[in-house]
Amino acid sequence: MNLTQKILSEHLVEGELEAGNEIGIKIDQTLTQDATGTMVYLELEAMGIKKIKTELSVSYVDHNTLQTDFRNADDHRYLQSIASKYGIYFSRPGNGICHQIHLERFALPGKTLLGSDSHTPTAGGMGMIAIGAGGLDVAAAMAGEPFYLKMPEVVNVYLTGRLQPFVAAKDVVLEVLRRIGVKGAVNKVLEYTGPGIKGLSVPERATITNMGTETGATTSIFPSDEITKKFLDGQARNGWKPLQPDENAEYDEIIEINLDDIEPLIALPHSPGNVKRVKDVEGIKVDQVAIGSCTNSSLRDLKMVAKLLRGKKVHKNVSMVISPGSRQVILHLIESKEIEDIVKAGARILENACGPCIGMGQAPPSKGVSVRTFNRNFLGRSGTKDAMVYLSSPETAVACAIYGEITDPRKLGNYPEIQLPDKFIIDDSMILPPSSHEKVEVVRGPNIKPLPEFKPLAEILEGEVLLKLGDNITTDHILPGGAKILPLRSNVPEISKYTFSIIDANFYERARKKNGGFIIGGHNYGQGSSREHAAIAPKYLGIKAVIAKSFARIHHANLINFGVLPLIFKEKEDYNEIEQGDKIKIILNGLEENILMKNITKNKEIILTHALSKREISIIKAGGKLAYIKNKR
Ligand code: MIC
Ligand code: SF4
Repeated sequence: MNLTQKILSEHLVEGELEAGNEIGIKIDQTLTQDATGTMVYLELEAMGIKKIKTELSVSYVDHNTLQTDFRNADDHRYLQSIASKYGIYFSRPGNGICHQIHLERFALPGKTLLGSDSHTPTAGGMGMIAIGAGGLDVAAAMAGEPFYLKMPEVVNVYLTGRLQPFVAAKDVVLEVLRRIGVKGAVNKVLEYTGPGIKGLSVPERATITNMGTETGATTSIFPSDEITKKFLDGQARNGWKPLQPDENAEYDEIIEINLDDIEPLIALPHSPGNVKRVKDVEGIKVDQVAIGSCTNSSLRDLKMVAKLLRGKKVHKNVSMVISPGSRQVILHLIESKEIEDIVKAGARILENACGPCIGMGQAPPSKGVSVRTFNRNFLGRSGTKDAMVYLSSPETAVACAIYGEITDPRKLGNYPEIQLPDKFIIDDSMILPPSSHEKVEVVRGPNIKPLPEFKPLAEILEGEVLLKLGDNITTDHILPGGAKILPLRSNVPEISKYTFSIIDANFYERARKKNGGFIIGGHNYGQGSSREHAAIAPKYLGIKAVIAKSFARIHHANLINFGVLPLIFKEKEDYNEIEQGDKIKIILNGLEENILMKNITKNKEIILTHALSKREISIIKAGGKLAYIKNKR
């Protein structure tokens, strides 16, 4: 067996491990973050359980940390109280980014982790099966339900050689993206093996598994070896075990990468799959450099940044911002005095949080060029619609900050050696354990609104096409992040006003006036974030079905969970037979394989299909997963 099969078979509770089959797996650990978490805990409350049933669940606050009014602060209080009540650890705002802390303090080889954030696969760097999912699936896992997914194909990414100076783990994952693109690994796991992994520390492996998300992969994973053990020992943690694929393990596909051959790479606007060599885009003037995010904010990365900035100055036309991944990271930089090198160079130090990655401040100037060590550069995500956002390694980002233009980091001269400490500084005082008694008062602010109730699906769906979209529509298009909209995550009626606002400012009004309708999409509809608001808000506005050429995994599940039907064009060309404003009628006929859609305006008949399992059909018929779980209990 390969590694993925080994861990999945140990956790299998339903189905067979054959690619494409629906399987149910036991979830050992869950994580949530605040932007998706308020919804998760409202859902958990609606399920009516007393205590969570997982081995470990952690609620992090790292996204909505700008407190420009009462709303985010109220959410933090709600999250803290509800965690305490249900048996969940609570990582306080300022403690750091969920994935970074989870890797440092909780991730364990061989376990399963489900997180209400698409970058949960970060923990795959520790040799665990870590999957991002919609909030409702995470709530269900906490309630002891299995997590259902399509058994993925397993792709072996076989690494040989060694990274050359100034070439980083980030460049490895950018190379993967360059080769397979943003939908190259949908329903696949990227399993890294080969002699090349010996040269990669756990945080470097985590950078690679983190951004594997951008290929559409279900998750990415590394084996657990002596390097994993050393990292866990350094964190004073037990639970290490060796985990390797069998020698004769079989894979559905093999991608070979010789680390010696990789050069510094950079993703150009507005897609993480738009990858070029840094060398080929040198000279573009840079306005902002941002270091951080769950991809590149580890101690390894910030030590590198500090060493490269030592004795240098940030270019006068560049604003350089740094958000460390965790308190542990910053405590080490203080102890080693490397923080001084960063401050003296003129970088601006931000909070230990997601920050600019999710548009919580630090929007670039108009038409500004921003080079970021993050994982996503979707249009408008930075908060400035006409900004040009590039994604690179910390090494490349520092070179850009010093020279004021996109620069190959190999120009920086001597490549510093980074040594991770044998013993990390451990201070878990900002991780609050749950209460040991039952009586905890849950504190709710006025912005926290209960979940709207949704009706079961009708047999015949009728209405107008409200919007027709192209390929690779992201959840940032469907429901943007940013400092203005994120505080509304616990208020569905309010947040739904921003649905598709980045694409079409009149969408909300139109959907309201027409009493809902349909969305038409191209390939990979719903890529990116796990935010279920991208399904709930359209549902709230009366969207009955999204008809697309194909869907991204998490968003497909979220649509089902909230009773919006994801339908697929059987013949992809039929996408051309339908326009915005057309009146259509869909006859579901029990959701058989072929579904008839009549385009009444154009007097045409189109055959649609779907990728729903039997279980998912029952969920959608019940009107969504909450109703389905309630009916079952
Ligand atoms: C993101 O990177 O887009 C987020 C914000 O972390 C999301 C979750 C969210 O929208 O709250 C994700 O990746 O799942
Ligand atoms: Fe936070 Fe950005 Fe990571 Fe999402 S991708 S969890 S917003 S740091």
